[in-house]
Amino acid sequence: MALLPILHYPDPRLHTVAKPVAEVTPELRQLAADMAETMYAAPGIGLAATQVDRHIRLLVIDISEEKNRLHTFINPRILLKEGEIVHEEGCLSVPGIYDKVTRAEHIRVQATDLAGETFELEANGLMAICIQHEIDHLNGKVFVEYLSRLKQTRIKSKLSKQAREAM
Ligand code: K1U
Ligand code: ZN
Repeated sequence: MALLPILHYPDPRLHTVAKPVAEVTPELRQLAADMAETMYAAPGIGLAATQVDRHIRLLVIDISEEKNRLHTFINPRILLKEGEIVHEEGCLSVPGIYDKVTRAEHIRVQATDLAGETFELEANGLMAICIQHEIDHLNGKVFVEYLSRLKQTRIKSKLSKQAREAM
């Protein structure tokens, strides 16, 4: 297993649209395991392949307190969205920034698992929010893009400054 470096906003690679996974291979299973290890170590409750500079439609999520309910979604597709929920979000690619985002409160998602089987999942609340946040990453969208232009500009300059100082 390996910890993978996470891209930080405003890295332009975060805006890449990920390609569908054609086949579940041992290499894909290894990447999913490395992503889970990276997510737990960060720590975070989700991670999309885009964030580790792999532009394929793969994401991992575990919102449990005990960190023992790992979900892996390959080629996830939202089939249904209902209701609205406003929740404070964070992002491992936008460290130290938290803000409120409005998303669907209830979703039904279809995806493939690591055995290559298609499944459907109904999700509410934080799980629904996290799935939508991670699918946004696969579509090249970072949560700060839901915020005002002014906030985006401030966040970009804060993180660019932090990156320069870390060099
Ligand atoms: O995609 C990511 O960058 C992961 C992100 C997921 C997320 C969080 C909150 C709302 C929507 C999506 C994170 O995990 S940020 C860190 C975080 O929320 C957290 C970290 C430790 C314990 C509990 C939460
Ligand atoms: Zn994120």
